[in-house]
Amino acid sequence: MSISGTHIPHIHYTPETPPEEASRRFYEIMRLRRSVRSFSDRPVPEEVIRLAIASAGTAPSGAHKQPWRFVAVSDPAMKRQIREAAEAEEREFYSRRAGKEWLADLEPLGTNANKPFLETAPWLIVVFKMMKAGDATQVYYVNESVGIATGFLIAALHHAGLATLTHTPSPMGFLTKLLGRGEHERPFLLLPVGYPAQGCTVPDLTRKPLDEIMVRI
Ligand code: IYR
Repeated sequence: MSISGTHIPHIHYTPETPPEEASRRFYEIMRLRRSVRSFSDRPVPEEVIRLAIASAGTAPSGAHKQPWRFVAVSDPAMKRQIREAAEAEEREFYSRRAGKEWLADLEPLGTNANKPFLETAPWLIVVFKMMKAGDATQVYYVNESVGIATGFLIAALHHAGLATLTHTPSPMGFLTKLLGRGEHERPFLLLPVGYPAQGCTVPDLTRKPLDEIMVRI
């Protein structure tokens, strides 16, 4: 088989410790990540946000189309507008759209339509998926690609000592308008980013054990 695109030698990353140790150390960091709903207004340098987004941009994507856009918002007036629009959607969600079962599933999380963190968190990163590439060509496996990139982003922010919340006000169309994105960009996820508020609590959740999520054949 011939390959028409240019190929270059692969630079393989080798950890400084054996893989058993490297993977354990990574897990020990990752297991401390929690979604946080109560943020401090302590500032976060823009450089940290830029580098975390750069890490997200290293994700694999269908045919390398990189169908993502990360809008980093720190402007208080814009955060306020986003909060107001999101809360309007959430009021609709909690009072009408969510069925009984969904509301019961959310009960332990203690969520409601009030979203002060959208103003308190120093940064909101709004992740958009691109339904066409920058040059208007087709894109492939967009949800998979953007989902992976968002996972990288959350991991990079956590690794830098920051907390996030994966927030999905639904529907999110208002974000396209407010942030002036083009017709091919669709909101995927809204991530408040910052430090947890003092005395921040999180739901007492347990994660499924490895032998429940892993099947070894
Ligand atoms: N978007 C709503 C409801 C909500 C839905 C799920 I699924 C959650 O895990 C948490 C909340 C809200 O943000 O309140």
